[in-house]
Amino acid sequence: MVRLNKTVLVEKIAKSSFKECDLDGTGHIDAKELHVGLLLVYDKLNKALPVYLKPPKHDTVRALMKKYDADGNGTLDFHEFHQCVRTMVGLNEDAKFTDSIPFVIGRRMLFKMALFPLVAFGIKKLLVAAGGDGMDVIPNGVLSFGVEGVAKLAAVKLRT
Ligand SMILES: [Ca+2]
Repeated sequence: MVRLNKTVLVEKIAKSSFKECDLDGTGHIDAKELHVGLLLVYDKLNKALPVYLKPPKHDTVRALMKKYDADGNGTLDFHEFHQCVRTMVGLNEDAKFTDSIPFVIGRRMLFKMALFPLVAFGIKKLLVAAGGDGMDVIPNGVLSFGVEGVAKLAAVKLRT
């Protein structure tokens, strides 16, 4: 198996995404095309990740567009798009890492890892305090898993 260098891999992804975004095949993508492309990326990420990433709104996309449109012609060519993707995956040395998707994912994961065990611990303490003996044989991990399941159900209900 050929081990791909991260930079090369990102360039490959950027190339295929650019083709996917460039709906009319002009070699340049406009704000609407960029938005569609980003929604596709977020959809893929949300299917693959245990956390939900909120897809960007059109205003955010327009701001991104403005930032990476180096020659100011209102569209992104491949080079400009590639810089944008490199920032989003945290590979652009000229950009802040806090702008990247891995940072957002990391933050969400940390939040989740910190929050659910805490909630589970709280529930367990409450149950034990309420005289629910036997509850303390349930490992915190199992309880945390349960709390997460309930939270997911609640999220589904809220969305429908
Ligand atoms: Ca441009």
